[in-house]
Amino acid sequence: MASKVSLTRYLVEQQHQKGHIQPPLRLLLEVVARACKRISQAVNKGALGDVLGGADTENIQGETQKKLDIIANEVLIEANEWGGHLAAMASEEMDSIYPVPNRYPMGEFLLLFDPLDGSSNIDVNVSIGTIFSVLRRVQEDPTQVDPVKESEFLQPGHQQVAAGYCVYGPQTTLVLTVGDGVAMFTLDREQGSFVLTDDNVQIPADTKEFAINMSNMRHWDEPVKRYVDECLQGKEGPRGKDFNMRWVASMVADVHRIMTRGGIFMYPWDKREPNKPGKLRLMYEANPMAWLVEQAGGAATDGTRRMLDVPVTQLHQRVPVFLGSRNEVERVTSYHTTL
Ligand code: P6P
Repeated sequence: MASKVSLTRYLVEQQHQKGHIQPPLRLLLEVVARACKRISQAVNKGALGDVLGGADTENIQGETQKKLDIIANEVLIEANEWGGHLAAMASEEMDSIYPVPNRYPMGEFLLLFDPLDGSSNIDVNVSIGTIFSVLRRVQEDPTQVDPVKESEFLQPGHQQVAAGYCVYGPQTTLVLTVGDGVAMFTLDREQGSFVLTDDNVQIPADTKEFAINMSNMRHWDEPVKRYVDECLQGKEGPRGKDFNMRWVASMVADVHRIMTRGGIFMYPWDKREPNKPGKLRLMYEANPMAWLVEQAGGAATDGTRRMLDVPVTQLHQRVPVFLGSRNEVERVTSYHTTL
């Protein structure tokens, strides 16, 4: 039986063998992983802990917060603010950035997260998760420890130095990239540590499975209607094969399925709120997921552009999302760009 490789050992080996990450980033990722373990424990309490239900507050997105949204956010802030790896954090659950308090040492990284994605599923025991992205500070004069500005966060996705998610489902699984492929770690609850369970995640280029919220069909733009309609026509239609559909309404769960067996995930613009480019957020949902998918051989676009190249203008910017099996993403994207 091959010896279990812990997350720590994997990251140390990545550091020594590949030089892909240096100690400050490695230590940051270990802190984030420990925070995800604590969130997993809170999520697993369910009705036995005072963690379910609404918190009677709203976030900047105008969404009613769940108790676990706030708990998860607090866990990530408290775990990461004192270690000296970060200059600041940003969260779906916080209106503005959170600079590391002056009483703690300041580091070079910026951490962004959706602390608990899929909140609508919390009270019905369906998989949810944490999504995170790591950027490096952008400073005119790196020798100056000047206060972090929100503008430093507004970097395109190809600037990420690490990205990952932790899915709280039948297993608690951490999925991570530092730019050298994608690795998966499953939480060994007896040991209390994440153990490497896949060190080379690959998304099949083709699929027969699409994920989209079909109830919005009448609101979609023509290219999306065409793509989904062709899938629904099955063998008799232009695709010449039958398709299956999945929609968990937890991006982390849908993306994890795609990382594991392929598929395409779509959350397009629709005319319910025409002034919004999409529902999902670029900085702490679409960009980390897009990098993970690309690193696993898939593709991710906003319908017309590579997701990781989408210009960033706002911290809580929304974007249409098409990601997963490369050939399917390229097909639906081509429908947007074909006149
Ligand atoms: P809908 C969860 O609230 C989320 O942000 C994503 O995790 C998920 O993919 C999407 O929204 C679900 O949206 O409109 O189907 O409820």
